[in-house]
Amino acid sequence: MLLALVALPGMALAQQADPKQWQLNMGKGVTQTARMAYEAHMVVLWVCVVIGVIVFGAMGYAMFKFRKSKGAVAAQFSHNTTAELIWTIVPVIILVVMAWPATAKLIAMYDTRDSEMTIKVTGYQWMWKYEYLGQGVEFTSRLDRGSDQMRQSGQVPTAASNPHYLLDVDHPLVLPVDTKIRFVITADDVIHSWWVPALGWKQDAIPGLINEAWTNIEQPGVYRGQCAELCGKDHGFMPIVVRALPKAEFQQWLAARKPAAPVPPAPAEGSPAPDITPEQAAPAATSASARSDATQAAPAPQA
Ligand SMILES: [Cu+2]
Repeated sequence: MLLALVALPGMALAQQADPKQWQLNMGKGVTQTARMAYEAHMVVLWVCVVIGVIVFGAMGYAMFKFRKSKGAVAAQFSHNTTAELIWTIVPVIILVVMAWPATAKLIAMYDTRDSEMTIKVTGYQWMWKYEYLGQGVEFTSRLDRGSDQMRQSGQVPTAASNPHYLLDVDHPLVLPVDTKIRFVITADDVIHSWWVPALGWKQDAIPGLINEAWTNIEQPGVYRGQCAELCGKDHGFMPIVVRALPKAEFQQWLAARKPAAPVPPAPAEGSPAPDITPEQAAPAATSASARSDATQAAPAPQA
């Protein structure tokens, strides 16, 4: 009950970050990166709106004011240097004005320095593997059983009956809020792409290559995403769920997940070390003794 009360605000925020039906604009997300993308998008949108109004307004006005039925006669000139200079220089200025802040934002988005922890993400056909580097915690995350049974049953799920159909996993990626987290992203078979819209970026997962990204989630909650690179027949069935927890709760979760420190087995009298089977031990022993024979034999004639 207490847990449910604690979880409630987080769930409400999470739903805010989820896309809504008939939502017109992109979401604002829950990271600085997402907000920067949203701001850049809004600036460009309004630049486009102003240009559209001016251009279509001028066209409409000219077509209406100077129509043939009013006796308008077309001018016969073919060049106007002033007009050409204006319609070259003005767009260049607009592009530079848009590119300057966009470039600064892109550079910030790719700056993974001073990260506090690193998550390795590996894409597989068709699931994700998450490794908390240096923590000894790793697990795979795949489509939840409920979605899987529903999709194979032939029934038609509705938003009411299955609100997170194909968007739930068995083991979500648990992350702390207010922490700069670096991601290293790769794949084991084909190209996938790790994408959670609320975080504000997606990054290709390419076999043999390591891509980088980072995030710093500002609000606890559950954020959903999907593989964003067509990766085979079950491409649509490898969703991503990020559960962002307050720092202290995350530390508890991580501690519970960590493997217990291995207890060294006490060797019993006369018995071989229990972690090596006789089959494993035999070839090693023979090659080691062969090697030691050789090294012992070699110096002898020289001495
Ligand atoms: Cu994929």
